[in-house]
Parts: sequence; C-alpha cells; structure tokens
Amino acid sequence: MANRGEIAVRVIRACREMGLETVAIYSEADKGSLHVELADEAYLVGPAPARQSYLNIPAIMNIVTQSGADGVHPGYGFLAENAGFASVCQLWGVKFVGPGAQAIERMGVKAQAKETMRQADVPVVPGSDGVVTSLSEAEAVASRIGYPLIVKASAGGGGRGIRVVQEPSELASALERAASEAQASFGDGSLYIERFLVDPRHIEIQVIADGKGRVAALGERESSIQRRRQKVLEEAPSVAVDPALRRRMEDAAARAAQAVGYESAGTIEFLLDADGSFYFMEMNTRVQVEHGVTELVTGVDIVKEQLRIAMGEPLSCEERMPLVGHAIECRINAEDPQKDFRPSPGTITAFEPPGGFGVRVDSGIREGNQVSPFYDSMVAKLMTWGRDRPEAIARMRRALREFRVEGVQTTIPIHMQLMEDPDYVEGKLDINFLERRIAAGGFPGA
Ligand code: MV4
Repeated sequence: MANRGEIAVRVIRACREMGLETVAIYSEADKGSLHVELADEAYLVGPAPARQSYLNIPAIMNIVTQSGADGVHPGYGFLAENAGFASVCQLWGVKFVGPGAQAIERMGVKAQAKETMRQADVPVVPGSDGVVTSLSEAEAVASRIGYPLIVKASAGGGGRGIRVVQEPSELASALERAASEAQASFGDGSLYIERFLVDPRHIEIQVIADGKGRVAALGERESSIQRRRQKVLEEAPSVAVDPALRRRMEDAAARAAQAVGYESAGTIEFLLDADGSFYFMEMNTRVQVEHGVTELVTGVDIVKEQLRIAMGEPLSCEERMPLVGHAIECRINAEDPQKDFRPSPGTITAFEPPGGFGVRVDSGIREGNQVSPFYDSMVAKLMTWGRDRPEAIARMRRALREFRVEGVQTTIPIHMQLMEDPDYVEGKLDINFLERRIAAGGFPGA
C-alpha cells in the first residue's frame, strides 16, 4: 500500500477480507498511525516530507523488493496518477492496482483526453479542436462558440491555468496570461478554448473496467459543493439526474473507459448544464476520496473490485447497478473555518466518531496522533446513508453533532451549516454554491 491515512486503512481492510497479506509503508511522521498497525508488515520509507517518503519511488521499490510484494496499490494523491510509477511497477514485474501507464498518460493531457472522448462519442464542451496556436485561430473559435468562453491549459487540470473571457476585447490578454501561467506551472503553455458553462453542476460517473472489455458504470456522484477546486461534500445519487439521464451518462462514461482501454476503477467527470445537457470535463485514473458514497448506494466494494481485477478475476458486479437510497459524504478536514480554512495541525486529544445505522466513518487517525503539516488535512470522511435524501441529511445532522474531535479545528461546523442550508436541503446546487455563500459572509470567518 503506497499511501497513508484513511485510504491506506481502507485498502488494507479490503485486502484482509480477501485473505491478502498487506505491506504498509510509513514516513517518520506516521510511525504510530493506524494503517501501520493494521498491516501484516510495515516499512519505514523515509523522513516526513512527501518527496522523501510517499513520493520516493526508489525507496518504495526497495520495500517492494524487500517485502516480496506482488502488487502495489497507490491510493489517491501522491503517485496514484503518476504514469512513471505505473511503468516502474510494470518493469519490476509488480502489479500496479490501477490503469496501465498509457491510460494515465493519455488522460493526463487534457486537450488530448478531450479529443479521445470526442472520438468515442462522449459529449464534450463546444470549443477549439485541440490546442489553439494563434490569436486569429482563437478568434475564429470565439466567433463560432460565442462568449463567455474559458481558456484552459492543456497540461493543466484541477482548476489551475484556466481563465474566463467575457468579451472579445479581453481575449488576447487572457490568452497571453494563461499561456505564461501554464508555461510556468506545467512547463507547457499550450491552451485550448471552450464555451463557458455558467453555474453548472459537477457530476461524476464511477466506472470499473476489467481490462478485458467489461465496464461497470456505477451511477453518479454530485460533487458540486467545493471550494477553490477542493471538494468539501459529495453525494450519490444527484437530485438533478433522473434514470434516463443517468443511463445516458453511464453509457458515455463506459464508452470513455473503453476508448482508452481502461482497467480498474476510474471516474469520468462531467459538467451538467441547467438544460440537462452534460459534457466531458476530465477523467480521473484513480480511486477517489468520495468512492464510499457510491459503495453505500450500490453495495459494491470498489477497492475489492480493483484487487480482483488486479488478480485477473472478473468483475463481481453487474455492468449497471440499481441505486438504493441516498448517501452523503462530509470531508472532515483539520482546517480552521474561522481563518479562511487554513490547515490546523496539532495533536488529536480526543477523537470520538459517531456510529449507528447508516453511519460510516473512514479515517486514518486516532487519539494521540499528530495531524501533520506535511500532508493533506483530511482526518476523516463521515458518510451517512438513508432510504432517501431527507433521511440521509437528518442522519448526517445527528452524526455531525456526535462527532467529537479535539486538539485541532475542523470543518465540522461548516458541514452542520450546510445541512441546515435551505438551498442545500432542496438540492439546488451548482459549482459556485459554496463560494457564493463564503463571499456573502455565509460562513463567518471563512
Ligand atoms: C469549466 C467550467 C465551466 N465551463 N469548463 C475547473 C477546473 C477544471 N476541472 C475545469 N473546471 C471548470 N471547467 C467550462 N467549459 C467550470 C469549471 C470549474 C469547476 C468545475 C467543476 C467543479 C468546480 C469548478 C470550479 C470552478 C470552475
């Protein structure tokens, strides 16, 4: 397990249930952590900084050799979407639990990914055909698709290197600034242009492919509640998706996975416009933080499916699964909402998660652990399931009230406010939902 925290615990638990022996790696900052204790073997991989530990490919491969591991699960973050790491595992004769390096590579270059999708009949946002190489070409695209439009870095993704252009007079300068920013951030200044969708929803489809032609599409997740491109809360299914739209999005996502010869778990991210049309945004070639809400409404253990596929076994779920009930995930981060969500590292002096029917807490920390400034600030994922969305919300309110974390500030108060927000309760969400509230002072101190 080439990762740490809650996802390391999650994968080790799945392995144990399947009778697979587990090897953990840990940095000096993670000595006493839960995933180290749960694994059959654990190896120190290096000092706390990620570059010297969880991103240190030579050190990780040494542990693979020493331990005799025959598979490596990358989790998410760190090396999960690093094609080089996937290639090194292949060279080493060790199974990378995820897609092949080629799929990671192809989906990592956003303009190329979009072109691949267009050829697979996956709806894409109208815009340039690949990257634009001159102002006149950009102006020709702009006159075809109209304003507002968005300029994106081909090597970008995750919200970096994008610029919205409201009118023709802004186009030239926006292109220049976006190109130099992309060059600085990604070493590649190439840009592409799309029509800008105003206040869409962010809807993503979970897929699992066996690499031999079968692709399961497991419904959608609503991931619109986010701040500065970091997801805060996710749910499955989306109130904006009816069975017909779901089937169209699932079929598009399955075609996308087929088009890249995908293997293992992946997520196709779409933008859903108010008129019900949806467009490919990005494909994530990893298991995602929010995979648990899909598990709760389908009953499919996504990590176990990944491990089965890695061992050459067939998918154990149907290609389309009925969704039962409604699930919500609140990311509990050690951040201070009173101080612009700045990380709030420190020692966890009390950690008492909620329980009861329909409550799931995935976390990698315990009382006495340090929330380290070296890694991301997520300490737990609190999920609730209900027979319908109102019950899932009521259960989440109750669970948030029970959740006791002391020693650090957390985002629990934000989630409590969200669960009481009339628009949230009515399901009126879009990608600017949270930032509108923060801008309007909705979250004092945020
Ligand atoms: C868009 C968009 C509106 N129209 N593309 C954000 C980063 C990258 N994933 C693409 N993103 C967007 N692309 C068009 N044509 C709005 C966003 C966007 C966004 C998308 C999903 C979730 C949150 C977001 C926050 C800001 C912008």
